[in-house]
Amino acid sequence: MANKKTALITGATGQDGAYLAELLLAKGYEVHGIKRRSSSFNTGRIESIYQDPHEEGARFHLHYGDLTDSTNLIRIVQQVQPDEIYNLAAQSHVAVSFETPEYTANADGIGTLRLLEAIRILGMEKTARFYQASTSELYGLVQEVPQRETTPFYPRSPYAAAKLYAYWIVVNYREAYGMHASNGILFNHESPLRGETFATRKITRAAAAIKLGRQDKLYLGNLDARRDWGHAREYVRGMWLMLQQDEPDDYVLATGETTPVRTFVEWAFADVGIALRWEGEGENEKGYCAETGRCLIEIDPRYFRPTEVDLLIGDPSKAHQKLGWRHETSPRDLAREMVLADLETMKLSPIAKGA
Ligand code: NDP
Ligand code: GDR
Repeated sequence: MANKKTALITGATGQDGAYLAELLLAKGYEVHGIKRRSSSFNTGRIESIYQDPHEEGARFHLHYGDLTDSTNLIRIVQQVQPDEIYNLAAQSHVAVSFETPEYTANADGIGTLRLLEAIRILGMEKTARFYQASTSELYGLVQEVPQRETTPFYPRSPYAAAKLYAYWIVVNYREAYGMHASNGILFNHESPLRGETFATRKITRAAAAIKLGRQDKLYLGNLDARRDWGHAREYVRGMWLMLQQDEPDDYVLATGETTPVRTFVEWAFADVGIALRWEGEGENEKGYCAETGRCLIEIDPRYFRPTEVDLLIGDPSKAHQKLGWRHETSPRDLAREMVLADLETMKLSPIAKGA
């Protein structure tokens, strides 16, 4: 292929990295991913697209690297000479960022700067296009709904504060050095590949496990927070579209629909045939119980965050108009897809076979 493009993805082993790599490979790209060293395999999500580097014509390559190490970022960017760089790597768990605030700032905030500087040091600021994984967490404490590109930011976690730095350093490098650098301000997006400790996946896995008799109870935190949940596969297409535009810019990707965590719980359990009822109040609160009288979900204060983001609902009109991007999967269908996928996976796992 004569004009084959080369892309570099940081965070290639994550949810979005896996879907994006798949999309770019399908488009004929040469795809390079950065994965960090781990004591156990962390490439489960990209197993289906893995290509043996010894095979002739392999178009998917993995490099060891870390956003906290500028030497290796410079070396990889120099070696790969990417046309497009997608910076998806991050300590992406909001609750964990309260436990590891300095690391989160280093990886999510300064890590973005390191990558931008690598591009500049190598003189590639006019040739390499840059996508930054910015987030609806930037909006934090509600200033305006629905949230759009012009809504003021008010971060509510070390994660969001680190991402705020990353957002602005991307804007600054765009303005200062004429880089084609864009922020995708993505609202929550989920899938069967979602990390197991994020709310949606924790809920869908538990619904499947409880249905199969593998788990007794699920402990959750704040059920009243509302999120705008879309499908990750559709959102990575939006990332790609941003880098195909003549001019760089910042875009919100969202569904425009908001759902309380509580409703997502009810959907997921309904999808495995368990109707839930909230029982008890105050000191006598029991949580969510099934018709059998068995209580399956309890609130555990350890999952509450010191500061919460109560309401997210995005306005994706700019992405509709300028990118022609639209979400397809509703939050309701997303919940069903995730819970059915977890059910299938668990049925096939060794414990199920032996049970
Ligand atoms: P994941 O947590 O699934 O993936 C994060 C990726 O970053 C993983 O590949 C992880 O490696 C890697 N990583 C973590 N720390 C480092 C580091 N120091 N150096 C190199 N790699 C690192 O996140 P998502 O795929 O869901 O999200 C992708 C990006 O988009 C993140 O930046 C996230 O903050 C942001 N975002 C996500 C949204 C969402 O709803 N999913 C919404 C808005 C923004 P490993 O696999 O080894 O853990
Ligand atoms: P979020 O996602 O913080 O929105 O960040 P998460 O799924 O962790 O939380 C969503 C909401 O659910 C509430 N919640 C719980 N959350 C978790 N993880 N575990 C629980 O047990 C639980 N109980 C209730 C939370 O308090 C919160 O209100 C995600 C990440 O992908 C970020 O990287 C990304 O930037 C944003 O989405 C947009």
